[in-house]
Amino acid sequence: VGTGALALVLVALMAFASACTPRQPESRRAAGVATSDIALAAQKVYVPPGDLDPYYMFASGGHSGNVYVYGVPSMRHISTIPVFSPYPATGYGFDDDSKRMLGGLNWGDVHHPALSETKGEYDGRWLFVNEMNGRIARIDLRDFKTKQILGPVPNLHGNHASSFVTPNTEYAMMASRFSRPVPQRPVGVDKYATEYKGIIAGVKIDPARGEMSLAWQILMPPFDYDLGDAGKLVSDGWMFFTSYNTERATGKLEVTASQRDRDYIAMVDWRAAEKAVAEGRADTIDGVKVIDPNKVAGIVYLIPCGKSPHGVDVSPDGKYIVASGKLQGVTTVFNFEKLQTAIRNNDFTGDEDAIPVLKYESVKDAEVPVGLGPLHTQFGTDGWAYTSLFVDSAIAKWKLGTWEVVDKVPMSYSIGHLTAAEGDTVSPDGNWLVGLNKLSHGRHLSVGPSQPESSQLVDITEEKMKLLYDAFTEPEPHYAQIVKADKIKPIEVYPKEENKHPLAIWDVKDAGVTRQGKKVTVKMIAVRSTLTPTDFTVNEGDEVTVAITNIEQTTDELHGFGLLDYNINLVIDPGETKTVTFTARKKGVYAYYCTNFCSALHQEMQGYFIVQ
Ligand code: CUK
Ligand code: CUA
Repeated sequence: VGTGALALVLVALMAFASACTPRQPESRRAAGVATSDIALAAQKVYVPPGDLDPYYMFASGGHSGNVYVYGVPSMRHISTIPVFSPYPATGYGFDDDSKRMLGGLNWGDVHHPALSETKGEYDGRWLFVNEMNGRIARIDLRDFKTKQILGPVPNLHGNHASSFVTPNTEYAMMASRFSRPVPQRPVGVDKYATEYKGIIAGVKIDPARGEMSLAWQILMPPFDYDLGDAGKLVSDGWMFFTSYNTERATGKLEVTASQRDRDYIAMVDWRAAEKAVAEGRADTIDGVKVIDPNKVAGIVYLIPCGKSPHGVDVSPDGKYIVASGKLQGVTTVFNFEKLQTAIRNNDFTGDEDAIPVLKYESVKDAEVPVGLGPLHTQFGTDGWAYTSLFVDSAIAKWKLGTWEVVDKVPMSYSIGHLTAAEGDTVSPDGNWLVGLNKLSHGRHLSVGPSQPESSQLVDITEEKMKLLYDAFTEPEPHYAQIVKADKIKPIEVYPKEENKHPLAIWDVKDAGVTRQGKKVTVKMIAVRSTLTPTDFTVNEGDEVTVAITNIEQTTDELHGFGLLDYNINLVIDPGETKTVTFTARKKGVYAYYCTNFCSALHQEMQGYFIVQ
């Protein structure tokens, strides 16, 4: 059965590949699409000059390490937030603070942005994003900047099922896609089934400041934990994680990890985990409190689920847990009430490393025949659910409760995630849906072998879904979230009175050089159109710290500090102070200049760094 389903997927994929051979740019408007429909679509997505989109979309940038910000419905890419990779455009990864935050890792693989929530609604305060090197970051939506990177955390390897937050942002989640020996040590893969371990983790979030800290981990069987979601309303207090390779196989996983008909969803009672740690029932491994289900019961249970599930999504009312079996033609819906009853009645069929396995028939509500290769589900109003179908390259619309599949819309091509307006909250808006596709071949002017991925905007206000617009993005989009624009209140300058930087100065007469032995500190002011001091001299081998304060309090008045031949590039926002520390290794004269066009005399904003 396993290889049968796999063959089916491969055949479907091959069929897809031959269907999209390159074409020349020309109108490839589908036959039968009337001009009036196109005009209507254009009107719906068009945001005229001077108007603003009603929604922000925050999209993961995959292994670019960035987050991309869009306006919806215009689908205009309006900003890039660098998180795990240096980004010269904003000087990220060049100044002392952001360099320290990156910790010497110059890339990250971002998958799942999660907006902070209050009572299950996006509250517009922070955006959390995970990345595969065991890290999670917090972006402050007050200034759209990365403020904290936690990790790489010990024990947990390949943080994919992350960063989903609980309904009051008590926790963000982490889980290992790749199991390895815990504690970390060299052990051959022949001992995979017994010596390698998976890890599920809770990242505690400070409710006032958003500061993240690793609270606890749970030692899990060596499955590959894939996606997650937090319970809400009736299921608040639980976290759900899909897993594949419950075969505990190694080697060619595309075959060896697709043997079983069912894999599992792990459900974690996070309040019970919290309590177990508080009561001292956790072990300490590599400095982390780790709960071992062999010693502590009642924290985690396993739900059998259709072969190799990918996404798991909790419905807005919290009653249904929807899991997609990517090698199947159905999406499986579990009923939270039935899950609770089964746990209460010890309705188990066995265990995996002391974790009870629930009985499929007792907890399943429906297998919904959505189509081939279901991956992820989003929600609208009135119990409408939307599931992405990778193999069919389409979105299926179906109803919670009646399980009827009522509509499908094709995607170009091979949709991964999809995201609905306010889609992960307890009250989705039910108007916009964006398909985040893995390919786009033939949908845009050709740009060579590295084709952009496509995002497609779908109108879901009516009975039939309507594809309205193709937008493109940098590789590699995974998940995105769409939030009402009026929930986010960004500042445009850093108020002077908030700047507590010890090296900040506000008057040009305080600018200049001070020396302590071989340490040199340069306090610099950036304001239209001079960098003061306009020159400074140090000795070869000195450790130089340049601290630049942009004393502007005017919107958009950014200044840059590019120091040639020294790989130094800062951008300082109005009211901000940034520092860069380096060794004056090369003798000679080097120019520095403002990199951000700031006034008619921007080109005059320059100076000299002399190393003698
Ligand atoms: S994953 Cu990419 S399509 Cu990393 Cu959320 Cu499903
Ligand atoms: Cu300051 Cu250009």
